[in-house]
Amino acid sequence: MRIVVLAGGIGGARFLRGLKRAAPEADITVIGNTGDDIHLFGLKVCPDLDTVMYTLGGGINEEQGWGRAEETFHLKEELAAYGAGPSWFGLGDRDFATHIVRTQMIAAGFPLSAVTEALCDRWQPGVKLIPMTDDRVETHVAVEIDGERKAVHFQEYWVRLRASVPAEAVVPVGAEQSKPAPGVLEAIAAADVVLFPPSNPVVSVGTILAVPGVREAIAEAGVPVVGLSPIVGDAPVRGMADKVLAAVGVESTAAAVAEHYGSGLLDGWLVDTVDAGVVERVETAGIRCRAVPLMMTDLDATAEMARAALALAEEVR
Ligand code: GDP
Ligand code: FO1
Ligand code: CA
Repeated sequence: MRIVVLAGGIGGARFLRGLKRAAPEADITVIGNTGDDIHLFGLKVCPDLDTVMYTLGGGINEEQGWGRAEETFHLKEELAAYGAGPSWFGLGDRDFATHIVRTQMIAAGFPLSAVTEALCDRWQPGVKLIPMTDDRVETHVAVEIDGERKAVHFQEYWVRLRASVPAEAVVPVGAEQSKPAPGVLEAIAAADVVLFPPSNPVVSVGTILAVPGVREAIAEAGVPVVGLSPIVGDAPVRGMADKVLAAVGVESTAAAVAEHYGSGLLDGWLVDTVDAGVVERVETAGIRCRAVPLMMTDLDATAEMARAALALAEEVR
């Protein structure tokens, strides 16, 4: 079975671990969000691609969910001693090596998709990981600080400001002009099922869908598209999905997120058992809906979620 997954960082990566367990024989292609990417110290950092790569490759800091295990921060401290910022972004020594290799390869002319493949040669994530695009796309968030409206990079909004001010708009800068990376449309066209993991619907899945051609390819593939809600009990399990959903006028409920994707895109939607009350509303919107436990507390629970998603895909096929 060929499965395509549109993934952000932690939510996507953890779900993928469960999916690999649930469907060990499947050929899994992950289309990764690159709207979170940021250039720091002259280096290209791809948080969501790296989170998927490290999580599936065994190099992730498990507690944190991002960055490397057994990390040290000497380089960051040395940079700070020179007053070289930003100091608010936690780049560790081991992680820096990934960004150096990536940036060197890009400077040598390799597209991000080829660089990602090369990095995955080391990590062997067990899936084909493709960035959504080789072009530069950067998610910016419009905020008002001290009465002044300005746009900040998504990482600045989340990591520096901790989403402490309302997001007034979320813009994937460059998305409209971007092209899907080689292999993205091909993987979607060849898929037997497309899954939206419990990733952020705006700044992860939404950004991937903003790459021209991706949404159309999914619709044209004519295969089941099934998503899992990142919103449980009217709040994100972690992160700032509530803030960025508000920016696009969507309430933070499992039902509203399903309606936001819409029946033109989604065939099936899984909500957590605490949200069983919204199943009827989602089905009224033309999306088959089931309530199952959706907390990725361990690998077994996550694999069970993946099985439920694949079972729902068979139901709507
Ligand atoms: P990010 O790029 O690291 O923010 O990761 P993603 O975009 O892939 O996923 C973020 C989303 O994952 C957040 O909106 C969380 O609510 C959701 N999430 C994290 N852990 C869980 C979980 O155990 N269950 C569910 N249903 N959602 C989760
Ligand atoms: N998240 C944080 O909350 N603080 C950090 O300092 C931070 C550094 C960082 C470095 C590399 C990387 O790949 C990810 C990093 N993240 C950090 C996580 C990441 O930026 C966010 O969780 C996601 O992009 C949110 O969608
Ligand atoms: Ca992210």
